Amino acid sequence: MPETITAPRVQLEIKVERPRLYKVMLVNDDFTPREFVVQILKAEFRLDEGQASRVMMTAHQRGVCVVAVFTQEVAETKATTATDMARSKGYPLLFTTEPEE
Ligand code: TYC
Repeated sequence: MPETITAPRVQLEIKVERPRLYKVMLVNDDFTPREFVVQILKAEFRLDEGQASRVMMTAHQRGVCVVAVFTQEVAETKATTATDMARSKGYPLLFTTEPEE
């Protein structure tokens, strides 16, 4: 009677990690008009008038403010697009990204 050999059963444990999130930061400067900053925040980040004004004023008073949090690629694309919109109007307005803790 041939003996039956069974392969060892391996239990695979698949771990799915949530992607790391990145903050888009609005940086203050002395030249970009407040109303233009608010316009960009509404257009690129879909903030409403009140949210956009609060974010703009926080950056204005403290130097920097978190606008929103996204996956890395979305954060970088939005920061670049928003910064380029300002550059095309001749303003030094800057958006940066950084990973969340
Ligand atoms: N400080 C600018 C001014 O007084 C307004 C401003 C606010 C610019 C926030 C950039 O991220 C900024 N005209």
